[in-house]
Amino acid sequence: MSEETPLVGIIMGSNSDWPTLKAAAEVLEDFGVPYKAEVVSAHRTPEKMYDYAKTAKARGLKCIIAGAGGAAHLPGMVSALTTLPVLGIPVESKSLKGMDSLLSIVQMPGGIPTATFAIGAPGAKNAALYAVSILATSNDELGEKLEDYREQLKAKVDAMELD
Ligand code: RP5
Repeated sequence: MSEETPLVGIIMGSNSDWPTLKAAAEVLEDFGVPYKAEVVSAHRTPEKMYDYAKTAKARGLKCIIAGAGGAAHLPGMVSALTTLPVLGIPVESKSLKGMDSLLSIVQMPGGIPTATFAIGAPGAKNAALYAVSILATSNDELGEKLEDYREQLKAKVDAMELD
């Protein structure tokens, strides 16, 4: 994490979610986007979640990546408390493999949108890329980095060979 004012907040319900959410942090680091990652639990620290979401915009955040597992109400509750874009990551759970997390996040009733990404690290990675896309709408340098990133993906596929 850089010393600059964070533009993206990464929050998760437990430090056991960090191995998943780390994939988002790594992308933001690669793109040079300042972020801050912390544990905020909707049901174990509801007051902290409230304060976090209510002050997010004033603190300079442009979007929030929120990951949780099981009855994953953190992204939806944070969405309810801020108009910043909230990007939800369903963390894989032991009993239901993250289907519970996915459905908890994706099935928001109309009116309070919460973007929902794939279960696990691929979702966290894509959420961070999506956050970069959001920031790139007003930052040409980030837009160019995104174009380069896509070119690199393309070059890797073009170079693929089969036995
Ligand atoms: C959720 O419960 C967290 O987001 C985590 O995915 C899950 C399990 O939490 P721990 O028991 O590992 O703290 O709140």
